[in-house]
Amino acid sequence: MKVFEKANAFYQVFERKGGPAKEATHYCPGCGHGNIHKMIAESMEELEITDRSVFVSPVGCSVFGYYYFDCGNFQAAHGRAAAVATAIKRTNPDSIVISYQGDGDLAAIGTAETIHAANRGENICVFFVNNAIYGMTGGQMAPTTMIGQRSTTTPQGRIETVHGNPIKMAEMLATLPAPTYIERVAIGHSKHIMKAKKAIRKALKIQAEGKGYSFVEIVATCPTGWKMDPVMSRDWLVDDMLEYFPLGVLKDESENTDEGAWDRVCAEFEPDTVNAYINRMKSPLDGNEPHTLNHDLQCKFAGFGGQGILTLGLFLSQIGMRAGHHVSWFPAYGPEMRGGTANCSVNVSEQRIGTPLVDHPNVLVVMNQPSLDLFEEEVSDGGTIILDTTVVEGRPKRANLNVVAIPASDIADEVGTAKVANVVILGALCAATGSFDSEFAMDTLKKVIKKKTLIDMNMSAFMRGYDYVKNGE
Ligand SMILES: Cc1ncc(C[n+]2csc(CCOP(=O)(O)OP(=O)(O)O)c2C)c(N)n1
Ligand code: SF4
Repeated sequence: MKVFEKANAFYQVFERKGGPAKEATHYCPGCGHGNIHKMIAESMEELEITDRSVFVSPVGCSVFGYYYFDCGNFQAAHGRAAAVATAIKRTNPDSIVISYQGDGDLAAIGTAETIHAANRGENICVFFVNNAIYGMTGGQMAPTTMIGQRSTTTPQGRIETVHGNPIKMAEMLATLPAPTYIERVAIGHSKHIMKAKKAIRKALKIQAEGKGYSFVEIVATCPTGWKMDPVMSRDWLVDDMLEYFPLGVLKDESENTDEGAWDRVCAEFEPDTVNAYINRMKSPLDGNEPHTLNHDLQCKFAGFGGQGILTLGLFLSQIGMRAGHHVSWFPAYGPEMRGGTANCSVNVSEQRIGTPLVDHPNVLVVMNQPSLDLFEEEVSDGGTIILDTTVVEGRPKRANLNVVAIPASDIADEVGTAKVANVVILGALCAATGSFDSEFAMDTLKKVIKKKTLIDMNMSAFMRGYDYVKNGE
């Protein structure tokens, strides 16, 4: 006796956050997603890979994939599923990773991620549900919407000369050398469904064997978005969509690919290799004493492009790195190379850094007035503001800040060139925060400044800034 039951890769009941558990999915009657989920769940069970599968749901009607698949789940930001799947696969090479995406998600907002994951030949499966419309948001035109098809954004039908032609993703990706297997299938009638199931299963098997990237495009129905009943929508899929999106295998290298050929195991973290740069900079000065930081530095450096703001951030990061701390340097470029605004965020910490962004700096350097106006309020209470008084006319208004007012550009001019005002500031920062002593900081600068003829000037600039804070001169 054959027993038909729900695949074990599905939850037996679908519990929903904030709602009662349900037997059925949330999909509309006649929607393709439910059918495709079923084929994936059955294939996972048949291949005995459920326990190590990770389903990456997109943004779109299938966003709730995690309510249905009883495996690892991830929900990616709109269009990013292939990039998220890449990260999961690379960090968990034994997992079977499925990037499940609609046409708005994959072929519009996620075009770049889609193409590049395919081009890298990631060992993942991408299941692309082409229902020719944005279902979830109420039926707007998708990249795959058919010529003449009405949608809420093409009420007169898609027009080639206005909206371009529907994109054939499978054909496009098949031009790339890396993908192993690309096929277009459909779910119009039972023969289609049998072929679609075979393709899905084959893609999963290819991944399990380490044979590389698979892309299965599944032409599917969206009765609600198409404003049709389920039967009409099935007929329109078979009669109209498949004429433009022909079914078949576009690429299959699976027989010519060795098992494990596309396995990518991330190298073990080897600090000595990764930190070869730091090791190169090591000097007798470092000794064996770890450098302790009196407090984490969360810095924002801001000014005009051309003032060396980003370099100032880099120098501090290099000093922090050489001292053996965790560092991040995050530049934000203005649109113009010179004259525009520039800022960067730098973290130096003895702990691992969660984000390179610095929303509330405890050290703010401002080298022009707009930067003071923009960032003063963001400085954390008790934080330090260092301002170049040669350029900045205003003064901080808040009382609970440690203000270091230093004519950095004038001092730099005296040293030789206004260009080293950033290094004057660096000296002032090291002194004001007590984070790094002058000998250690200057020794690092000597190693990282490429033009050796500029080293003396930079050393003088640093010391003038350092002494200005320490001794007021
Ligand atoms: C960054 C971002 N932009 C836009 C949206 C709105 N949005 C949600 S779903 C969707 C389209 C989904 O269409 P598709 O990928 O074709 O999936 P379907 O719903 O048809 O399965 C859009 C544009 C969003 N959630 N996030
Ligand atoms: S709107 Fe379309 S894609 Fe979304 S659940 Fe309904 S039929 Fe399916």
